Amino acid sequence: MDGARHPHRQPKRQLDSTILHFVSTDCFYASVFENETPALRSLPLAVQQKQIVVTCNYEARRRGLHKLQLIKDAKKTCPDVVIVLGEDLTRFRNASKELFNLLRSFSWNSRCERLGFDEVFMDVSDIVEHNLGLLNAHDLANSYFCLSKNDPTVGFTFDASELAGHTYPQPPNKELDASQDSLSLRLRLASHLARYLREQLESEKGYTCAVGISTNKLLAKLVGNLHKPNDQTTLLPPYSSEEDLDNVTSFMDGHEVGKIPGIGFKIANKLRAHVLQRPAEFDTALVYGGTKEDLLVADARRHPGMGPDMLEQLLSGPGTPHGIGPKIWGLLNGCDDAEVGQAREVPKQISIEDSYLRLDTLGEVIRELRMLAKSLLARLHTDLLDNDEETPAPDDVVPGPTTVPRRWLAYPKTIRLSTRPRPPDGSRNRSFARISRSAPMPNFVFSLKENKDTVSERLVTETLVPLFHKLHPEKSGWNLSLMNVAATNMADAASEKGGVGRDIGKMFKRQDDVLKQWRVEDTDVMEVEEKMEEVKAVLPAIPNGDKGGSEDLPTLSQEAKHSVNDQWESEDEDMADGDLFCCDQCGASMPSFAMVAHSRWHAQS
Ligand code: TTP
Ligand code: MG
Repeated sequence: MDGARHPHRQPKRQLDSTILHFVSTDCFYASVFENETPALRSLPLAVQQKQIVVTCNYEARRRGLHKLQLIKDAKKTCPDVVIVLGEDLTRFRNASKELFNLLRSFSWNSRCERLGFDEVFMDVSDIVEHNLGLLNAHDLANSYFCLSKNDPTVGFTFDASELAGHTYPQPPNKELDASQDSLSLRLRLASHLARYLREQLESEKGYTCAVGISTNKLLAKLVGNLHKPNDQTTLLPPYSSEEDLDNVTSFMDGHEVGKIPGIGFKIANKLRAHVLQRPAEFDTALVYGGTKEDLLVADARRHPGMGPDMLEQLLSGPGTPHGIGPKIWGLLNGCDDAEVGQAREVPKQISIEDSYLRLDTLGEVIRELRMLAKSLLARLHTDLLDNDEETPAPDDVVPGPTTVPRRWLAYPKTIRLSTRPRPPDGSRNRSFARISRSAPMPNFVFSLKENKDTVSERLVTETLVPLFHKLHPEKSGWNLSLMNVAATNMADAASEKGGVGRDIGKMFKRQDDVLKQWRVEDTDVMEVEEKMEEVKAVLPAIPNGDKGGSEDLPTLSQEAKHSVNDQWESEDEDMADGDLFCCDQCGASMPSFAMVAHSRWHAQS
């Protein structure tokens, strides 16, 4: 049975709302190094995190290297490979922001959303719609693409009789692209905008990327993969058809289910087990997410009885969101109603963490907290301070660039410390449960007069160590596999009444008034202060020095050691103040004090 021939089973595709681009930077981390040191471009270059090549440039790929390979294998395959360390993420984060900001500056509706470091979705419906109105159907070859709502002279000339870049499917000849229906024209306009934006990214910032053009995030992301690197692909209409397989269905059909964004590892395995009629026995044998058994979307879609109801039955259970069946059915059919998120000026929260093989003495904890506090403070300065000297606040008098005052764009109201204790029985079982405590972010953190080291030291002694004692009142007996320090509960300074945040001078005059209203009640303040004394007594005995903690086995996250989590677009709300936690192993939520017993239970069962 073919779903395409049974339109009642095919979810309705929204075609008129949005045109989206998905931009994925080529060999992102490697290009950041290449941009810093252009001589690297012609050499095989690999970026190392832990013992793994997280990415490599195309010269290295030509010589047989690939992403997520062990360093020692890479050296064997290509002995003259140049290896650079990519554990400090600062340069990548900064590059990512620059790329994002450039793209965002072209957006009219601010629907511009980062995914990870090197991917950006843009909803350009409004720009495209506007330009559709400007087209002269009798002279498409000499068209003008207007880039500014307010200034019709800002834009570029282009040939609207042709689509820019590649298409899916690849037409046998050019005539096939010449359709004049609204969807075809919109996608064609979007393809020219995409080409223009790619040229901008390359000429202004030195980065190349692959772009996908379609009507929703899912399709745009997937179709952009077809022509990499440094190219673009548009998913051509028809997007629906009563008789034949439409292009969306045939495009989706060729994908392995696990490759569909939104279908995670567990769901893909359940689908494979169900359709292939084999137990999902391979999940323990997986290496870095590679699968042994492939299930094409076409086979899943056509499987007898398959549809939203069957998927709901198959996939629903504890921890899965309501309506999982229709959602996954939609994805298999190329439907995705997720909107492109509105660009945020500041992240929702910033957190820094590190993992350890063994962390079980207060001395080591304090040393680690120092490192985390330093990194956190550096992140707050980079992400939340407006340092842009070219765009001073309107009230400021600017005799020279050095006198432009810096201002906070947002203030995190809360600081949170989380730890992940190992099961107390000393077993090697890994516990994923985190416990946390929060406190108001102290005002001195926002001072720009004090030296950063002094501020971070105060943060450790006056806030973090007392929080640590609240989490682990016992002097010893604990052993942590992770610590995370987060600045959360972000208050936007610009929206603060009276615009105080726009002027750092005024802010400090009114600092107490302003920050008072953000105070988060913490009933244990007394306890925190008592503990401070204890900490101060311990501190002088702890030498400054290299990191004492060791690390867990390599993880393949985008964030390396001292990983920073900038929540720019995540839906996760702060888990701060109620201190209610969700166990990552079974999904149960409970108050923090119950977590240790709960992880012990997991360790034993
Ligand atoms: P990708 O877009 O997967 O890789 P890439 O941009 O390097 O290469 P491609 O041209 O194939 O798109 O990931 C973006 C960056 O994220 C990458 O440069 C390095 C980093 N990264 C990790 O840190 N860990 C990982 O497991 C992967 C896959 C990537
Ligand atoms: Mg990439």
